[in-house]
Amino acid sequence: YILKDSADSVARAVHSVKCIVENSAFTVLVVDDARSARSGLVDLLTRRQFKVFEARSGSEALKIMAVQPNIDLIITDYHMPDMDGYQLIQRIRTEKTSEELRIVGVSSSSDRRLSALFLKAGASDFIYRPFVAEELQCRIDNNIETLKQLRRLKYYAERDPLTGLSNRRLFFETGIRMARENERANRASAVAILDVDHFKKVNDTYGHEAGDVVLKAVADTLAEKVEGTRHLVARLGGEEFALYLHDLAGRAAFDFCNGVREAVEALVIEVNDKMIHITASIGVADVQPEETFDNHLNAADQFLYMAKNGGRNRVFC
Ligand code: GH3
Ligand code: MG
Ligand code: MG
Ligand code: MG
Repeated sequence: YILKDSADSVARAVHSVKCIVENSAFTVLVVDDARSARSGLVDLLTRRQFKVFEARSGSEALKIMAVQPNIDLIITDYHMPDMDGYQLIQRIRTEKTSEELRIVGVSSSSDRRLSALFLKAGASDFIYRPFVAEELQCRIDNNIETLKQLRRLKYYAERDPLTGLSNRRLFFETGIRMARENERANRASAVAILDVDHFKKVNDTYGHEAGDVVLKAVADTLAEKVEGTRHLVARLGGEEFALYLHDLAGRAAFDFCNGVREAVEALVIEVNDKMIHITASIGVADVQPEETFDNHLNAADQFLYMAKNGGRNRVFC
């Protein structure tokens, strides 16, 4: 028994150390006008290795958030001058969902309806003072755990599992936002679709698994080509990939895509001692203001069709 107990406690200690190490990746903002209340919370959080910011009021909290966009958790008091905790949460929730940011309300108010009020306004949790430190700790841990899980789900919902690239969903979401931003800035951009030539033959000759390796190699090549730029790359499905060229159009977009085409052509993919060579065709269309993102892709797809008809291994725009 003694042995088992000590093994358990070692396991627990290891687990808690692991949690604390992971905590350093999370940022917490403590909002309270009372200095002692604030420093109590800050101490507790710093001991658990969180990165911590402090604000003395709601408006100060908003100012900090404006320059620190990566805050994961806010612990806010209710009674504060200028803006109370309830108003602060309402303000924050117009911009940040509970999937992006967790909020825990804390108050020494005797009004028992306060927790419901906070939760309705978008708080993720609420605790009355005086509280037992361990309870607050548990609630913080639960909220961080929820945040991690939500982020993991979001990550996998937006990723192509084979290549690790963005999937169609994330490509559209980010692309639409970026196209709007470019339109406002009067910046020309372009959309491209790349399709591997005769890919069915790769599968037929070398097997489906080798086909998968080829797709990963193409994905890596595309990722390398956009590295350090704001261009987007995604796997649309099958052997089709898409690019959104953030600040390139016309001749410059064509040249960029031709570079991509050459890089794909230069690939030597070794699978089971076989050297596989492939080529790809690309259609590129300049983004037309007022058109939908769907239409940009359709235009690129039509150019891709022409590139295929024109003999493959070429860029058409
Ligand atoms: P084209 O030059 O006209 O594009 O010819 P193609 O053979 O590349 O085009 P086709 O659309 O006829 O074939 C695409 C093939 O891609 C068929 C499908 O089995 C294969 N494919 C789609 N998704 C995957 C995948 O995830 N892995 C593998 N290995 N093959 C895939
Ligand atoms: Mg107060
Ligand atoms: Mg295809
Ligand atoms: Mg193809």
